[in-house]
Amino acid sequence: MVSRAAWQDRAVMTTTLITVAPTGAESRKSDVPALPVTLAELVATGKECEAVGASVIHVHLRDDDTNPTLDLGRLKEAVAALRAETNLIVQLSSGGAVTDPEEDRLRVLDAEPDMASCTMGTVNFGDDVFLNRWGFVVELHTRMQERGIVPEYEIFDLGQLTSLHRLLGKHGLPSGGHVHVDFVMGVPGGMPGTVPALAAGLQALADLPSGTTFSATGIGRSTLPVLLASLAAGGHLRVGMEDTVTYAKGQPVESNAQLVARASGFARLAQRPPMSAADARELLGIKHNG
Ligand code: KMH
Ligand code: ZN
Repeated sequence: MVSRAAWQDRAVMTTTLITVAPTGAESRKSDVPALPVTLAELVATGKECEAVGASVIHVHLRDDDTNPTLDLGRLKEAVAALRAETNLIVQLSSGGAVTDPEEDRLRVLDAEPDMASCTMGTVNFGDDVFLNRWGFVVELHTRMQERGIVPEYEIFDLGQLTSLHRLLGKHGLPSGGHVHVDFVMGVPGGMPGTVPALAAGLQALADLPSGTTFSATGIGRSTLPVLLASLAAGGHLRVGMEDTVTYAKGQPVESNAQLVARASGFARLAQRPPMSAADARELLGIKHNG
């Protein structure tokens, strides 16, 4: 008997989890004035994005000079403020900026978010290198297990799914027992943001525990093809100014909510409307909200 691939079962998913990644560590405020960089701007963005369909927020912070920071005090403040003002699932970036040392990236977990990102391997990142040694990945994964923080496994290239398979086999399932991966496509140095690349990723997902879910985001101009491909394949969506600052050719993004609203519109057209934060918590195995 020919068994259905796991992603084919996922194609019957009836709602869409939408993550907003509003800031990132790469764009400069001076180049992108609409980028939220203060805590007040982050919280306002979170509220606007929640109102138009986001249920998860992927957070990178900036310091008073608008440079990326992993300052623990600021991270704790951001987690508390987002919990107080929104019902969003708070996912802190453990990736930070390419210049951040491992100990600072591990310390992010001390801010006790609902979720944190966990990138599954080293990848060229434009002219830089986004370093994720195996030992570091294991440390992130096991610390999150101990603290009840749910990981989102970030996949920049296909071999990183093999690493995830190995990680789960050697070190066990994440907190909550559910595996959720995010394909970050179109980074110069990683897999392209194309339908064949996503299809190859979906085949590899079949080796992961049944029930594994995925979202996808396309960097820059691959945003729309990846969004449409992910929806068609029963996947979830990540959008935001971390990943694209151009809404259409020659048209800068006005706000993160503009991107979330567009994603929600496509999700509704696909008859998979945005998932509520409560349903997203259930799906991802997140137990509490602070
Ligand atoms: N800023 C990139 C170097 C993550 O948030 O975990 C890494 C990144 C991934 O954005
Ligand atoms: Zn990020």
